[in-house]
Amino acid sequence: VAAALQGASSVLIGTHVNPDGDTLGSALALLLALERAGKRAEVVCHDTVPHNLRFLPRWEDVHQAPGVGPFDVGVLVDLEGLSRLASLAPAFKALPSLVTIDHHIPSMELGSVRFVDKHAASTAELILRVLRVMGTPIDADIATCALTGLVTDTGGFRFPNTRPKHLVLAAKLVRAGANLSEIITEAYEKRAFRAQRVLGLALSTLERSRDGHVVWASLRHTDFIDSGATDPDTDGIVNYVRAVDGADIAILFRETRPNRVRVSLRSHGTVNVAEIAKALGGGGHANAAGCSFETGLDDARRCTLAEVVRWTGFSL
Ligand SMILES: [Mn+2]
Repeated sequence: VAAALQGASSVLIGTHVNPDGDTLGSALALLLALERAGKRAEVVCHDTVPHNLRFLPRWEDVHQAPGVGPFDVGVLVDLEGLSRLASLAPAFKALPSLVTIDHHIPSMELGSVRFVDKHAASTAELILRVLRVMGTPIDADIATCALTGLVTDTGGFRFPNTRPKHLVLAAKLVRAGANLSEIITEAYEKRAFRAQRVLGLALSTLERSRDGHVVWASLRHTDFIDSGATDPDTDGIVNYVRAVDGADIAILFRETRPNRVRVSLRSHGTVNVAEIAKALGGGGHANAAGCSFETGLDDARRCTLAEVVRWTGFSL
């Protein structure tokens, strides 16, 4: 991967829809490193940068469409399939070579050159390993971007994917100039007013299975209209659902528009929601996955809960 990047003169960096701190932090760290190596680079994302990540160095330079090419190499960070690029997929398919840096298992279509480590907690860690091979010095801005990826994909070092090596890495990034307290405050404690309102609407719908193992919340399309929220504002709501005592599986259903429902699944411990999401045409990690439906909310919920019962034996 480092050789492919060093051999390029212009690089287009792709991030996933509904971007999180890892995809954007990884992409911006790479952008800064490539520019410092005298290359032209650009970061694109189908969606705009969420409110709580507008502290990342160079976030204003995340564009919704590629600028003037040509680009020699496309780099896909933190996304396991071209579909996760949404409207940007054709631009990347047209590039002469694609590089994938990821901690999800990618689909077969992705990239001639890949650096994939499913044991990494974040893509940001993998970016840092590439930068080390490239000999890029880690300055405060790169450290801030990388630490944001690591912090957000470990839930602020609270998820079980947090290992001693991540705390050691975080210490190195803080020493390089990243401000951990500021990153956590910005990422978790600066929610837009409309995001807090839609959180309240979601939590007012909480339901659970008779055995208490499955807890879910639902947002109707009208909730988005009433609160003024858009789908990125629902980020993190599923973690409040998962916080219910006794919940092994937490689900958030969002009817983002009529007959379009996005589903986030989270689990504790050994319950593997990636299998459930995959059976429903989606994907993800064992403890965090998602899928979507081109149906109404009630059908999507019925279908998902039936699949949960089938995989887990929990009783609704
Ligand atoms: Mn990630």
